[in-house]
Amino acid sequence: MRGRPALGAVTVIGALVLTGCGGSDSGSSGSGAELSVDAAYMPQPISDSMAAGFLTITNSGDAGDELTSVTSEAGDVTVHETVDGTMKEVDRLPVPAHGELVLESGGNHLMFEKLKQQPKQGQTVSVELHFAHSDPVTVELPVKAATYQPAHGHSGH
Ligand SMILES: [Cu+2]
Repeated sequence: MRGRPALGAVTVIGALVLTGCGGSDSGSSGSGAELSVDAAYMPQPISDSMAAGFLTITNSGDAGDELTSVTSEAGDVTVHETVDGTMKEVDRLPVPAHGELVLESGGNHLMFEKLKQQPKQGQTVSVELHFAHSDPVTVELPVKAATYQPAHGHSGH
């Protein structure tokens, strides 16, 4: 445990690595979902084999999509929702058209299990998001302090 608040010391990887929707030119709002991911992070886990991950998937397209699974080389990943303070695994989560799917502390989240090694602050964990319709999207989750709270989400709600 290092108690030192490494404010600013960690290189912030601001731009998330996105693949899968590179070809879509902006002007045309064609059919289908148009997904982008931001606000991704993982609080440094206390456990050496389990962790949670959070992110927001925004769909600017005209069709809804669904997050159907998540994979990572770091370990097993499942998608959980939190109902009345209890988390449970879900098959899929909707990403509504012109809406967003928010995974946040206390709500929906990614659950990492059987991690090969404990993620440490300053590292990144790569995950691949799989959707019912859209191509997979690769996201780098920066590992933040265990107590990290995201700055108030943007315009969201
Ligand atoms: Cu969970």
